[in-house]
Amino acid sequence: MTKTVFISGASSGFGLATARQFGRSGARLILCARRRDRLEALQKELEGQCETLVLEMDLTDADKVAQVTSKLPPAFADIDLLVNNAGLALGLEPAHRASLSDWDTMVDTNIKGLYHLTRALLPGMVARNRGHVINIGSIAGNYAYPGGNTYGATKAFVKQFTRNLRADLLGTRIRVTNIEPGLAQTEFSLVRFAGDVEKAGQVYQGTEPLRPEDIAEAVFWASSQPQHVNVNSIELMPTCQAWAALAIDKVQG
Ligand code: NDP
Ligand code: 8X3
Repeated sequence: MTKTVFISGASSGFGLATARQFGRSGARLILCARRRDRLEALQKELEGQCETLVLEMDLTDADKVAQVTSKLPPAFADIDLLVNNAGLALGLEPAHRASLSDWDTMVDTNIKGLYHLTRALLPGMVARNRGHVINIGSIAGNYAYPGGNTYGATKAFVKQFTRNLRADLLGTRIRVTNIEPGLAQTEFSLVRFAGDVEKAGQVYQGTEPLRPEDIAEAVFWASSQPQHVNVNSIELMPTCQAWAALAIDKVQG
């Protein structure tokens, strides 16, 4: 059976790689993001491989999400897999200096955008008693780091939301998974540092970070398990990344 897969944030990074991966398997794809030109380029690339639908949509707009998802063409309406991938980090300043409007945007996108889409698509999955929601969380939702403040907190939301969805959906055949990547090279740092190419490049300098394809592979694997298996979470880091010791301030202590 051809799987219908809805991928948010398909214009770049993990979402783009995930679309390519599912495209190779012949799935029917809904490609969603704000940059229509990027989505159309991807649609063109996937021509002849799989059916695609481009949805230009800002997920922070709850009404638009509800409206657009309620009018999906019949061939794309029965979604088997929702990949809640769209998200962003803005800034790396400590909390007392961080931009309040950046915090709002991260909450609006990573938390609200994710639940707008989930709330819109879940009733159909429940009615069909079939489906899988794969959220893209982050190691930033598991471990604290300086400057991670609100970004990490939005990903902690994603982690707990994933678990609570599982609790709500017990008794259905719907599966829910949280993928928690570490350092990965995409446009993530370029967005975080407001287009500063040099600063973004420094994040990856001297490292071998995860690639978008690594995350796509994890999403694909989780979704390819037999129906009775629910992969609750997958945490991935590049081999060059690990935990540091807890910080101690010996000056003021
Ligand atoms: P990218 O910046 O490359 O991709 C982010 C995607 O999100 C883009 O397609 C962007 O599309 C989309 N997006 C952002 N805001 C909105 C919005 N309001 N409405 C719709 N789409 C939106 O970064 P990544 O691929 O790295 O990030 C994907 C996910 O992975 C994010 O949730 C991120 O937090 C998470 N993550 C990233 C890690 C990393 O190190 N790269 C590690 C762990 C998690 P457009 O701008 O066209 O709308
Ligand atoms: C992205 C991972 O550690 O750069 O979610 O915040 S990190």
